[in-house]
Amino acid sequence: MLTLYGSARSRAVRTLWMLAELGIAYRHEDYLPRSPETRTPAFLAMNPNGQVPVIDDDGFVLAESMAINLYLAKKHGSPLYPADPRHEALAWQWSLWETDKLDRQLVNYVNHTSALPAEQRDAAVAEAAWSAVQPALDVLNSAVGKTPWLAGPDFSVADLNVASALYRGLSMDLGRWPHVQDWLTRCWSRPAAKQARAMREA
Ligand SMILES: N[C@@H](CCC(=O)N[C@@H](CS)C(=O)NCC(=O)O)C(=O)O
Repeated sequence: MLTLYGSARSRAVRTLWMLAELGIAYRHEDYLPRSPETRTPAFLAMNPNGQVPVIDDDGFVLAESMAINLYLAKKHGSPLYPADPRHEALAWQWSLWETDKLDRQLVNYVNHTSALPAEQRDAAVAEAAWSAVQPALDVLNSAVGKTPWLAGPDFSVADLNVASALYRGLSMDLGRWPHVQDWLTRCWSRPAAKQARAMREA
């Protein structure tokens, strides 16, 4: 049995979306980031970074949301895992790109503009984050302006990984990036995405 550790209110929402796409049975340990459950010796043995999401797939332990989704899609023979090696490589490319260019930058921007209590927000952090997010959205806008999906002719784990990381984008004004807006709407319209979103927003 697969166990997912991580609350829907964390990057584990990405894994929950993938699990809903795959329709496989799993156990969910709904641990919040930085919660005491993520500081136990047992949890730190699984992920010494103390972060969620983590999966335990019948004894195989894996962290990092992008890697988890690539693994799950491939292992379960999902049509979301591109068969063509070039499309597969594009799925890796976009997943690594998200981690490098968008992931923490977007979280910092949202935290320091709205999510954190006002007294903990730092305008300088928000500004630096926004100046990194904008060029990343320019790159994504250009990509999804040329082709409907990021890695091949169909929606794939590449789209899922980048769009799920852009959950915050759903409540942002993306008017400057109309192709991103359209693509993000198409991605999050999927039933599995709606299921994961409902868990996050419950
Ligand atoms: N690169 C990691 C980042 C994981 C991460 O930052 N998780 C956050 C929750 S969204 C966390 O557990 N933070 C708690 C901490 O850093 O102690 C991934 O994509 O899985």
